[in-house]
This record gives sequence, structure tokens and C-alpha cells, in this order.
Amino acid sequence: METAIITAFEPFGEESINPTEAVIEHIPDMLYNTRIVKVTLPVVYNFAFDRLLPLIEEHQPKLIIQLGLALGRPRISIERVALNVNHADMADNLGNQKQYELIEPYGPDGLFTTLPLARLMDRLKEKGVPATVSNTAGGFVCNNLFYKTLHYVKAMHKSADVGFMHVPPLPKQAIGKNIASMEQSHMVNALMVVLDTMLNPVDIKKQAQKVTGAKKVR
Ligand code: PCA
Repeated sequence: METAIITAFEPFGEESINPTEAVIEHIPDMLYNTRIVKVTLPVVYNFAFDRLLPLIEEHQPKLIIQLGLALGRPRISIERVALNVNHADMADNLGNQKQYELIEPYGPDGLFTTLPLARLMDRLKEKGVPATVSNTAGGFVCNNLFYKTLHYVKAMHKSADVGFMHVPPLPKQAIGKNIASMEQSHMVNALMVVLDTMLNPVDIKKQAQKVTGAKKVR
């Protein structure tokens, strides 16, 4: 049976919750004959991808969708690119702060998602979810995980598509702060749109028609 892996993150920094943990639990365990494997990863530069790697090897997934919390962003962000850099003001959950550091010393500067971004934006709009394509996943653990996953999949010639979705905080996380927030239902809808677009055989056909002539960067 084919598998897709969806990942969330633990809370980090000042936050006592990370909405991504609950969002992945709202997704069924099976969609269009594909098993959905869910895992919450530690917010630690050196451990996040290391926790995911054995699952990639065990399941050989056809799709990997990663979720992270982006405080301060008002919409769902589907990330276009992972950059080969660790650079953040914040320390990870083990106190490591990284700046001006390459993730993979011999890796490319950036790696693009393999998700069909235009199709996803159309479908998220139809569904009424505020969403945008983002050109940076930041320089913290989310970008690190996204970069390492894209790099591994490419280097090991895996067939998995890889995407990253940042979500805003929940309304209860924004109380008393001058920041945007989003109801969990929008986040779950957004993830379902991504999964449906990638796993529903009818949608895959539509995507193929839409991207004919576009080069898939691998
Ligand atoms: N967001 C952080 C790390 C974990 C998470 O959910 C980030 O954007 O890097």
C-alpha cells in the first residue's frame, strides 16, 4: 500500500502549544487508498530530520507534507523553496542558536518544493482558505527540516513529492498580542486540500493538464 507522511512540530519558544500537532490528528488515517502516517517532530536542528528519516525508509512514501507554526504570518503559507542556511534569533528546544551556517556544506543554495503551487492556490481559494505562496520558510528548524528532506529525497532518488505548509497561530495564542491568527478549521481544510490535490486520482489528472509543458524540477 502507498503511504504519505505528514509531520507536525512540538511547541517552541514562548508558546505552550503548536497548532500543527492537533491539525495532523484531524486527518484520516487513510485517503484514496493511501495510508497517512503522522509524526510530531522535535524543534531541534539536529533531531527533526533524524526522526523523520527512518519513517521515509520504512514507508517509502509518495508524498511528504510538513507543517510548522509561523508566528506573525496572517495566512497559510505554502513554501516554494528551502534555503541552505541555518539563521535564526531564536534558539531551538535544546538551546542551540545557529546563524550564518550552511545546512549541507556541499548542497545547492536552495531547493524547490515539488508541489503544484498554482493548482494548490486555486483550490485553496475555492475552499475559502486565506493562503499564499511564501518565498522563504525562514532560517529556523522548519526550513532546516524542509531543506534536509528535499535534499535527501533528491540525493537518494526517491519518488516522494515534498511540501511545507506554515500556519498562523490559533486565536487563543494571539490574545494580548498584536499578531494575526487563524481558526484551526482553516488549517485542517488547507491540509486536506493539499492531500486531496496530491492523492485524489481525479485531481492528479487535472493537475497534469494544467502543468503540461512545465518542467518538474528534480
Ligand atoms: N515553527 C518553527 C519551528 C517549529 C515550528 O512549528 C519554524 O518556523 O522554523
